[in-house]
Amino acid sequence: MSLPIQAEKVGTLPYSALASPETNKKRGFRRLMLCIGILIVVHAFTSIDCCKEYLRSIYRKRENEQLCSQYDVLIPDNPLWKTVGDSIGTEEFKGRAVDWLSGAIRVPTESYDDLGPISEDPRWQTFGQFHDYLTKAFPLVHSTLSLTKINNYSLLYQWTGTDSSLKPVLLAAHQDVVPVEPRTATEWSYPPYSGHFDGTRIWGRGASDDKSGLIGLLSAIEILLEGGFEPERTFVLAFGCDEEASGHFGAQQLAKAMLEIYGRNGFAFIVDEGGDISEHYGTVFAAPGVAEKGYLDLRVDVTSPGGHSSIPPTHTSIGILSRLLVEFENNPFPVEMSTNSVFYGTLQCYAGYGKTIPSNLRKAIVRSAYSKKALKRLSDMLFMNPANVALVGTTRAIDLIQGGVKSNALPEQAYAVVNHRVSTLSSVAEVIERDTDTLKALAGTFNLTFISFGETISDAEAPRAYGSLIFSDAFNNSLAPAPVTPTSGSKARAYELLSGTIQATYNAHRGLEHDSHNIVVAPAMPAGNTDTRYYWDLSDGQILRYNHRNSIAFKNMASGVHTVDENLPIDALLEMIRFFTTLILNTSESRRV
Ligand SMILES: *[C@@H]1O[C@H](CO)[C@@H](O)[C@H](O)[C@H]1NC(C)=O
Ligand SMILES: *[C@@H]1O[C@H](CO)[C@@H](O)[C@H](O)[C@H]1NC(C)=O
Ligand SMILES: *[C@@H]1O[C@H](CO)[C@@H](O)[C@H](O)[C@H]1NC(C)=O
Ligand SMILES: CC(=O)N[C@H]1CO[C@H](CO)[C@@H](O)[C@@H]1O
Ligand SMILES: [Zn+2]
Repeated sequence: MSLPIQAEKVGTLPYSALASPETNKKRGFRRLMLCIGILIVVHAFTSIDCCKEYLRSIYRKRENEQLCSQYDVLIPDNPLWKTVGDSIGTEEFKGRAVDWLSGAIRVPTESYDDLGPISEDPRWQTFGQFHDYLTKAFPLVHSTLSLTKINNYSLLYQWTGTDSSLKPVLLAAHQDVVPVEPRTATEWSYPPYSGHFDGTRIWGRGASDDKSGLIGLLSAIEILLEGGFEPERTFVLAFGCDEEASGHFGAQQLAKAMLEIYGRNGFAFIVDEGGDISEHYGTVFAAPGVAEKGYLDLRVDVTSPGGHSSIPPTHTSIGILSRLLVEFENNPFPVEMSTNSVFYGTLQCYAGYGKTIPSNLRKAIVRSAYSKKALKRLSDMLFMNPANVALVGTTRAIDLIQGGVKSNALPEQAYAVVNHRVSTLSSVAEVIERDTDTLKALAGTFNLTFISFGETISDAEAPRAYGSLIFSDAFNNSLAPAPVTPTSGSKARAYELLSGTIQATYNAHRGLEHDSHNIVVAPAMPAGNTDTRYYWDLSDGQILRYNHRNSIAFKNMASGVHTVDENLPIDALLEMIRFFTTLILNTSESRRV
């Protein structure tokens, strides 16, 4: 169909080429006048304020979409969504939800860094009580889903779908909570394991992190089962028992079991705890975590000759170690705003949709996409805040130190542990290399033999050798940065489905028009790690750290996560339950993931 037009176009070429110079001049003049005319009209039009506003709004809208793409609202076709959704709004259901979460808080499933093997350490037994509680609280879940206990205390449920050709989806949460510091127990407004409900909030350790996620998920499934729902797709639930410690007894074992049952990339996608709903620059954003930083606990060991403290050398092991640590603090990792960072994606969404974002910040974000100078200006603005530095760069913090045994003996040995959170744009190897470079010269100055992860960096030979400096992995728990979950393009289908579900949930929970856009979904860089650090092989990079916890509902009161007065507004729990029902219904129906 388009061929004849092309032929015509080609046909006109020889004509203009053959035209005499004089006709060309005349035509040129006419064109010039026409252009000037058009310019005058356009100028008149754009100088009327309302037209200007109109044009700007069209331009702005297009620009916003380019900055931060948003997806359609996804409303489950299943009529159950409405019936179940209506029931979530009732007083009766509110009571059930309170009981479900309070009961879970009352079983203190604390996890400790020094937990011994499950067969030896009696502290694990609390998890058995927690399982008994779940069995009683969610009868339909336990009579319908199959449950396998992995390494005694981690829970692996399978809710088998009717269509085995659909890839299963993994929904994760953790059972354990960080211990309550005994010295602060009296500072709590309500006893930390009371699960007290004051009419608005549920109080206690785990109320937010992460018993709300686990209970929200089981509640959603229980009420879907009550409504007679049978999923087409298989859903798997994995609840670890030591996320707040190492994950060695829980998620790591769950990962092994799931890899055996479901295979590599056996899941369409994975949803675990993570980003929440909060307000930025006058706009409500949902922030699914799409990456996770890496981790390294570097152990720095210094040894030097001992001896009697009455004839001291100029420097002892402790003195040398101190000097080395000062060198670390004086040389932080450089941080640079990269357009490849997840935080940059978040910023683009702020620029696109933040109603009250300062115009200089917005301009810097928009221009930084093509101007190095603007990118630099953006870095300068944002990196004054250490929290922003931590979102992009590798961070280093000296968290442990140990040395010496007696006040009158020279310390033969001293060590420190330096915690690193590795940027998603870097690697553990790069971090080790930089740390090694940072201390290399000083090791020479102090005449130390320097061995970094088994490699001899400098060998101070006798008689010069005074002692040694050794780098190693303190707890053998280093972790590479997680693969970044795609948020645009054809691989972003899980993200798209999550985005649509977030919007549908948000609207339904507030009685807003179903397919209107009231919340902006922005990819986010979470501050910490989750159990998903063991789940990379289980999906093709499709990990979403999000459970729709509405931080705005806390109303200026801290959530108390990992500290005193942990709590959760009941409305936030109800919205999480609504989110999981919507997610399950949409995912069960979907043929796109
Ligand atoms: C853990 O599970 C194994 C296998 O089911 C069982 O033999 C063992 O007694 C359990 N250990 C504890 C401490 O419950
Ligand atoms: C290192 O060895 C050199 C050569 O033996 C010596 O001059 C210097 O004082 C030593 N440095 C320290 C800090 O001990
Ligand atoms: C870490 O692993 C190394 C090498 O496998 C081993 O020598 C060391 O003892 C381990 N350290 C810890 C704390 O487990
Ligand atoms: C109305 C609507 O869009 N419903 C959708 C919910 O999500 C699933 C999965 O993407 C779709 O199949 C439904 O059509
Ligand atoms: Zn958690």
